[in-house]
Amino acid sequence: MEPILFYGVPEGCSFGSIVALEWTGQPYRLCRIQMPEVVSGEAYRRINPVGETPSLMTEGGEVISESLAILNHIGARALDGGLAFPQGSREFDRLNAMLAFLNTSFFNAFSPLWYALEHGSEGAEKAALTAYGQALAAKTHAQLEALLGGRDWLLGNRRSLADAYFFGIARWADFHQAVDRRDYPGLHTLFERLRDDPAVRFALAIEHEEAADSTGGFAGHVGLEEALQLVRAAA
Ligand SMILES: N[C@@H](CCC(=O)N[C@@H](CS)C(=O)NCC(=O)O)C(=O)O
Repeated sequence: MEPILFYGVPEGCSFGSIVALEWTGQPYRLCRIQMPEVVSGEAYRRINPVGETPSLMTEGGEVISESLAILNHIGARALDGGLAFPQGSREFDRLNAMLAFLNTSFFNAFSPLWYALEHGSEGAEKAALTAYGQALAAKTHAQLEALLGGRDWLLGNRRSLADAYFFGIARWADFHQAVDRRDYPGLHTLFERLRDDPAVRFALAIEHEEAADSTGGFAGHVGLEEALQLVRAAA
């Protein structure tokens, strides 16, 4: 049985896990989870009690949540492609540190902006949340630009899982008009290069329910009820 990635729409941080799966070329399926309705519902909470996407059902029927854990799981099965590295190596530590920065500092910079949007903040509350989110986005973009250090990809001269995850979060700066990415030339160039990547184009098309050409191992969508049956059967 192929792994199933439960990905959230719209604009989910699951995006990077879709790109990562595409890059490995290995077979996988997708289960689309609408936010906030389905992700917080009783059925999906049987997949992830926290009520967040992404989650991954592995080929063995185990469910993994948290992007960091999912990306490391995907990477461990694709070490040949150079997207990830064996645990214990210097390269693994660098990748893990970069993923951790993206998953904490960079991701959380947008939290005030998401909160203002999703809770319909108005007036002084909206202004304070917007100013705070924009300040955090600017700070973490500057930090990430420094970490990139003028290289082509986040870890150096070839793409890794960190770049896949980066794109899914970085696009929130456009969605929220939080920063002008051109103020961070290295990140701007990286983002534009990724935008042309077939796996990124595929993931964007999947999110928008447009015709999507997989250059990886995408084997189709599965509904939440069917996925729940598969998880139960594997238990
Ligand atoms: N630490 C988690 C965070 C996951 C998360 O916050 N997911 C969001 C989408 S990006 C979600 O599912 N939110 C539920 C909602 O909007 O109702 C991870 O990195 O996977």
